[in-house]
Amino acid sequence: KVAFQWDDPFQLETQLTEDERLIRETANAYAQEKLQPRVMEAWRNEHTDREIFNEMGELGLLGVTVPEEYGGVGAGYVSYGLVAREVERVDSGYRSMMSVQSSLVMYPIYAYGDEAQRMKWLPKLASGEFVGCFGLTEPDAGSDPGGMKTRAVKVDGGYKLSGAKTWISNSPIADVFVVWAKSEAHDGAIRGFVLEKGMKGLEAPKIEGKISLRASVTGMIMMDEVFVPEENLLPNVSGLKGPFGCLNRARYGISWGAMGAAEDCWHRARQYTLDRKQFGKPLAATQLVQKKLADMMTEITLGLQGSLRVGRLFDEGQMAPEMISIVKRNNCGKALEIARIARDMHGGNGISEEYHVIRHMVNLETVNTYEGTHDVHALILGRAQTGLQAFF
Ligand code: TGC
Ligand code: FAD
Repeated sequence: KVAFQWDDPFQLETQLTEDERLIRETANAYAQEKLQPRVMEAWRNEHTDREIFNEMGELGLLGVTVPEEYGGVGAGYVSYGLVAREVERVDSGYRSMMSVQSSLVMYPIYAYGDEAQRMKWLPKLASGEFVGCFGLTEPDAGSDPGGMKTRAVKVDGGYKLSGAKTWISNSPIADVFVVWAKSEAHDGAIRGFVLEKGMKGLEAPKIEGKISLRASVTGMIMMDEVFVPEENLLPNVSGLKGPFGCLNRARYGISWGAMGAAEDCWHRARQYTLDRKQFGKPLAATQLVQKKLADMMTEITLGLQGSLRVGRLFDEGQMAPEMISIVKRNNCGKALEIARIARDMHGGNGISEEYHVIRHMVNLETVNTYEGTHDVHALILGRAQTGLQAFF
């Protein structure tokens, strides 16, 4: 009889290559040794440690899929997903910092930029010397980014950008801002621009008072006729498929990351109910608790297997964006449900920061919302199978 491994029921580990295992182990050791000890303080004080970018950069955890000549690792999407899972096992905010830098800033510069742009920004983003952010969402354009108001007006030698982006991860500490705007010189098409800290008319105020993702700083990007030179326009993409190409990668990473947070909740709930006795026996000896643990194990095992499959297809060049909607939507929704149940299983202790599950729970509220809400991904999948548009 084959021995059943409760914490890896479908033997995910054996489905990885040697290199993927190595990257996973590196990310796991870093996350557990360096991130876990500081997360409680960071979350309590709403403090984002800038140093984390340098630490991740040193270990090759930024721009995992970007080729080595630009400072990346040149690894595949399964490796990238494994890093997201290990980092989010500690905190969704830390994974957010990593995935914005990798998928939403380095990827568009690599995929849509010219050689000079790649050489100028990618190595410094890969090392963590630069922090990047991605500005798509606006106060009046969230799920419907096509409704953005930010405009680029052609002027001598470049463009002037005006508008406001909101809910932007990393923006208050960013050096490099990938901003999407409607460009009058390109028939109103959405184009990507790289803005740099210190440009006149550019501000990135912090959004205060978040009850979720408190270890990751979020802000706005305010642009008042910011002059952006021609060489900072990303030349190789036009239209919404530009930002969506980046979102595909970040959403895919989130599908793994959310499972990492869910695994942490599951493992903590299992241990807590094994240790905690009520009515003369461990809580884990009760049928209701075992059913909850069985549900967690099942959803996480299936969710990870789904993300692995999409990752393999990604690496083979066979990824369709709808596949990512399935795993982003399902894994985030299930992770949130698992975190809520794990919180309940901890009883009163479950609301204390010391037990971590409530932090995961409120973080996952964001993860379920950003990068396309749970319902927006349902509409993408509804449209994919009916051919009928139900957004409006
Ligand atoms: P639609 O007509 O569907 O498409 C417009 C053009 O885009 C192309 N396209 C895609 N291309 C690549 N990948 C995808 N996933 C694509 N989806 C669409 C499409 O082919 C078309 O191209 P073309 O050449 O024909 O023009 O556009 P729509 O306006 O109807 O879209 C509707 C909808 C709901 C699907 C879309 O707007 C959407 O996904 N909304 C959600 C917005 C969102 O996800 N925002 C995320 C902001 S960034 C963020 O949250 C970062 S958090 C990061 C962190 O901290 O971890
Ligand atoms: P809305 O679009 O106003 O949606 C509100 C509700 O209406 C949701 O429940 C939604 O599902 C529902 N809804 C919307 N349209 C429909 C419809 N057609 N049918 C039925 N229901 C619908 N954005 C960036 O560009 N860069 C970032 O780095 C970034 N980081 C973020 C970090 C945090 C902490 C948060 C909270 C958000 C971040 N975002 C970022 C923004 C995020 O992508 C948006 O919040 C998200 O896309 C939803 O947009 P919205 O908040 O405007 O909600």
